[in-house]
Amino acid sequence: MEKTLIILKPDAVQRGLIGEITSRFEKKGLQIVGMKLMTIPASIAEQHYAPHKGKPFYEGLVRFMTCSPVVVLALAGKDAIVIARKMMGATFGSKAEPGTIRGDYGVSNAYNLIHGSDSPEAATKELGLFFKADELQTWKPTIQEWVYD
Ligand code: YYY
Ligand code: MG
Repeated sequence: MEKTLIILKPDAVQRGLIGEITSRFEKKGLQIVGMKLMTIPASIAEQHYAPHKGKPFYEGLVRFMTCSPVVVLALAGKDAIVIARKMMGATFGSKAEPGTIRGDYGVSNAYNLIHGSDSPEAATKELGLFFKADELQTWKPTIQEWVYD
């Protein structure tokens, strides 16, 4: 099973959307294997968004991501990375399609509710940044046979 790192960003937590967003992933059949509420230290946010260092939005992004608590989720499933990205929708809330998380819950571009790893390499790096090995659970949902053919 592939794993992906999801962050429910400070705006999602501030707006009371933890349950709504997490519920979408549960209903889809992506399995929660790690979950915690945390305030991201600046050094972790900087490493997480290192690929964007130097871009005009980078410093504001790090400030936003560290300004109040987030929920980090590790989700597992077949093609979990691509599936979660599709469920999130396009980067900017103003552009994201209805039916997606960003499309349904927001209009802001910078405050776009959610992060999801965009490749297997990014997922490995990001899961390592936010979760210790013993914070990830390996468990078999009893409904697994009905979720995957
Ligand atoms: O992966 P995703 O979150 O959809 O977008 P990225 O291109 O990786 O950008 C990361 C993050 O930066 C994005 O979620 C919002 C913010 N951002 C911005 O504020 N302004 C931009 N022009 C591009 C991205
Ligand atoms: Mg990205």
